[in-house]
Amino acid sequence: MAQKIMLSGIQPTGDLHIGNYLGAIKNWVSLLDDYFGFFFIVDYHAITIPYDPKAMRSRIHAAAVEYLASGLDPEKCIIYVQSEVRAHTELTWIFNTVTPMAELERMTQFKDKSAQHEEINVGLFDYPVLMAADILLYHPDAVPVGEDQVQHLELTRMIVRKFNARFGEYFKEPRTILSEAKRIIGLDGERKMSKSLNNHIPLRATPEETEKLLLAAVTDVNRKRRTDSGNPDVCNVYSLHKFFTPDAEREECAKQCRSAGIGCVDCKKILAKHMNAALAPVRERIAEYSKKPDYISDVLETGRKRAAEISEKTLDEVRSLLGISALHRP
Ligand code: AQP
Repeated sequence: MAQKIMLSGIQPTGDLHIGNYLGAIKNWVSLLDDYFGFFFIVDYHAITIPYDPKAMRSRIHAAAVEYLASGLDPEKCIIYVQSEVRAHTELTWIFNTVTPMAELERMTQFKDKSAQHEEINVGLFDYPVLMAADILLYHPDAVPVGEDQVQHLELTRMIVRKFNARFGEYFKEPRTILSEAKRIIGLDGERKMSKSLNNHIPLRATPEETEKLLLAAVTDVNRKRRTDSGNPDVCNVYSLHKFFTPDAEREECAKQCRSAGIGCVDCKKILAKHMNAALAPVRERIAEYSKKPDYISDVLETGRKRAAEISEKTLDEVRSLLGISALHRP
């Protein structure tokens, strides 16, 4: 039986953070035992919001370093840059013609991002259609993502149904795989941890920076003084403990928090210790891969070639189904 395929990506809009790591990449790495992976750096999506063109190239490179350092093995997956594979934007145009406007208007990420920026461009509105093209070009079985992308994947499946109904059964509906950490809340204790909201802990932060960021994180807002008892069930710092701190120590933190035995600073220092220990190997590999720009370029070029080959074949078949392929002139 042919190996199952999964596909996913992250925008190079800033340093990847522990939300991207726990919610996406860590899951991708564990799924590589069962799936062959297509992982790309989603730069065409990243340009739908204001960005610095001078910084983009190094951000793309940094994202590739972070992918590899997080454990993506180029023997078990391909890694490439979205904009280097032309078929993504071409299939987007075709999908635009089967996607109802009303469906895009419902997208909550579009509404959230529109609220964050003054000028809203068509690219931001069309983002989920580009995402559908990114995915369907490679006929994946599954797409592992965080919770914020679930609605976009529903739209991808809707595009499959619309396309197939009009042009014949061709695409298959990929399933969504959610990680255990499907929505990591940011250090503000309110919103999703995001590169652009400045509420994140970068994967590549030093141990000292990590501790400093955690010390400023919002905890149980009702715990005003060190002597007040706290409620770990409503504390975002405690929810992060669940991904890093051994069970017994974490439960002891909760107990001591409820009885005001420890303060938030103590609790955060314990979390920082375990988070730094867990991320140390990734950070060491980030430092190593950062010294090997030629190797990173080779990995991306190998990925580009393979992705181009597969995606061009899909595009040829799609154009033929649409009746516009030059190869099928009457
Ligand atoms: N906080 C999060 N918790 C769980 N999963 C998350 N993901 C992102 N943030 C969290 C998952 O990471 C993958 C890549 O996301 P992305 O960078 O392409 O887009 P995003 O979701 O918009 O990420 P950011 O950090 O919030 O970026 P900006 O600030 O640029 O918009 C996806 O699988 C996502 O679910």
